[in-house]
Amino acid sequence: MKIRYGGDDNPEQLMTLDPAWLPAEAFRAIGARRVLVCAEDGPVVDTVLAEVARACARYGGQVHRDPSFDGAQLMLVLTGSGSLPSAAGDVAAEVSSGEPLGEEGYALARPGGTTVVLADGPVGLLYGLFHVARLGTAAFDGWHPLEARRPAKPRRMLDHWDNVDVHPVMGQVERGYAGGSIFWRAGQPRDLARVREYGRLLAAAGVNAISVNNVNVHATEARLLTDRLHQVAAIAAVLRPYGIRVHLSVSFASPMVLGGLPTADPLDASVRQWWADAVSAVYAAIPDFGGFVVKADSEGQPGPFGYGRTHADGANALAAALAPFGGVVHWRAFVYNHHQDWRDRSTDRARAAHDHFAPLDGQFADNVILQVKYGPVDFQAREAVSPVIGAMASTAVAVELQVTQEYTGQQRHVCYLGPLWSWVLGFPFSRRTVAEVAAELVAVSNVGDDPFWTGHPLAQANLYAFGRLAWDPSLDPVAVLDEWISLTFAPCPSPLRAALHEIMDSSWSVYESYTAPLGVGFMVDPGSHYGPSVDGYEYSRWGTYHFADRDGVGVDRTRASGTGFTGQFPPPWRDVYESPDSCPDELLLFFHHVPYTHVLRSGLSVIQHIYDTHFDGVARVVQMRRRWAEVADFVGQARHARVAELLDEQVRSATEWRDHINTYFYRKSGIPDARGRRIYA
Ligand code: GCV
Repeated sequence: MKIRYGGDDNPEQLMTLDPAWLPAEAFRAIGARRVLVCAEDGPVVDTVLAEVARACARYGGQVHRDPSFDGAQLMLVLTGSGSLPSAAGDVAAEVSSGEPLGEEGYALARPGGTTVVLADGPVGLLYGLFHVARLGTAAFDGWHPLEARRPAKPRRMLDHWDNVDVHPVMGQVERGYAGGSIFWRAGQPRDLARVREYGRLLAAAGVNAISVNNVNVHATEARLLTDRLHQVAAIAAVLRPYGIRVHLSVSFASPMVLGGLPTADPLDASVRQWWADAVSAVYAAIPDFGGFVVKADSEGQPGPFGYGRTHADGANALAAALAPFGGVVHWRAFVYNHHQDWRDRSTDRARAAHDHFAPLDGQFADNVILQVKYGPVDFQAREAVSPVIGAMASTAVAVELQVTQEYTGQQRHVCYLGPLWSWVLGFPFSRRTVAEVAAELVAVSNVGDDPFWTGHPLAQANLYAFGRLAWDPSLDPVAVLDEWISLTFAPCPSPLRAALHEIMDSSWSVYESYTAPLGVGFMVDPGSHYGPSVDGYEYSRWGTYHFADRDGVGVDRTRASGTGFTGQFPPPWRDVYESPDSCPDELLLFFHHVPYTHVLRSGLSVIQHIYDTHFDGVARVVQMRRRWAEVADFVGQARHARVAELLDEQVRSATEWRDHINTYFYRKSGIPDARGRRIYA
């Protein structure tokens, strides 16, 4: 199926940009009131004022700026901006007895007939405004005790894998499923109006940093650091009023490819000077520049190994250049030998990041953040949590999630990832969860120039959920989805809300049920990563990636007889995962090679589980499609049609998955379905 994305690439289908989770209607409760804004003007305060003014113009409210105005129904007050209106003064007194709000926090209270939002910094005020929009009329009902909210993580960042030039294989956006880049088109910067709208959406979800270009840095993209820097500065200028700082992916070989030096050795004095000079020029153009993202020694990208240096040497060289300006390096731990994958058991890809990085703990500079994918392999629908996250006690770690649905249906399948991320964030290493261990959360963006932003209109929920969970990892992902529904479909009639929950709440587990079973992973087409190709991935002299043979399936990663990967986990996980008896069933084939007759906790054999989940998964997708058809009257025509078209594709693809997987395992095992269903397509 070929989706027509609209936008510049498809002028016949040019459509208005979808407002996603901030349609005008979401501001009705604010816009219908007398709103007092007490804050000195500045880029972010101007954003607050513009939002309020736009809402009031639409819904009949009024904006006031004079602090002595005493008829306000909503006050948005920045502390330190002169004498406070009395209702705000009382709230400020109560706030000051607790933990400081910080630059991004805000307090909300409704002591009497006025809702008061108080912040110590402009960005906090903006976040407070968006919080009132989320609450809607509830923000103006009755009495509200003080609630103070601060982000759990100081940086909540999205990485774009956007190319400046169209890459011959990966296109404009690597692993992008929503059309082209919102920043570049065929080598040229695009009009930034859409980027401004993007900033608004991100701020409303709580995201405060983005990296604008692909971590695979090709020749043109490398030049964003030098002669194309003005393009990055222009993006930064548009995002600054939303409290968002811009970062850049850079090539480790920049001193050679851009500077003409004979080496990029991180310990070479001329290389270090080159980085220092380049960074100074960046800060001259973008004073609040965030820093660099680096993919090194991975999938063809250059890195310190080429000079016999460690990744700490490499990261620290760039960090030294950024430190005087307060910049940081996000150094990715996605390092594995992709040429050797599985040629030797010691090259188990799951082991690689820990093997490389755990010995370096404590050697990274303070402004290096080690960016670790949540799983040890590569964003599969199900894999163990990466043991690297729990192994770096003396290193700042950013946990990397993937909002772009590379292995989870590519924004053609409904797959709400909030529950997956929530599981990852709540995973306990010793006594601390991943959310507590992580210094930051980062995710790969799923946005492109598609009018619906994300290709699949329902995939917007993943972007929103990332921001909200990065702000507060303890949020219930279904409640976050409900927020997104309320904002996006405002006002959302209850039959539509019920249908969306039915379709989306468990869509991740539905996706998992008809694709690779029990955590085994990588049964996708090896190039596109879409659709089944059971034996397609990584032949080795032991067979295929999943080691399926006539007797059993799964990857033996035990210490006793396999790759030893279980040994990278601290207790109790190293032992929990070591034995098939204690290993959770959903990860059984990630850690163990077992016979098809192995009995799961459900009482089903592995082979019967495979048959049952694949039949059930397709049935559930068919039901999703039926539910969506039932709510056509409650959804705009274009949005309804796009989702309907994609659900047709999801039914087709899920059926293909079911037939490939079931047929494959029936042929391998020779064991028929106990329920007598027809296995062959
Ligand atoms: C940007 C996977 C993807 C690559 C991606 C890489 C990464 O391997 O398939 O397209 O490259 O992850 O995270 O760097």
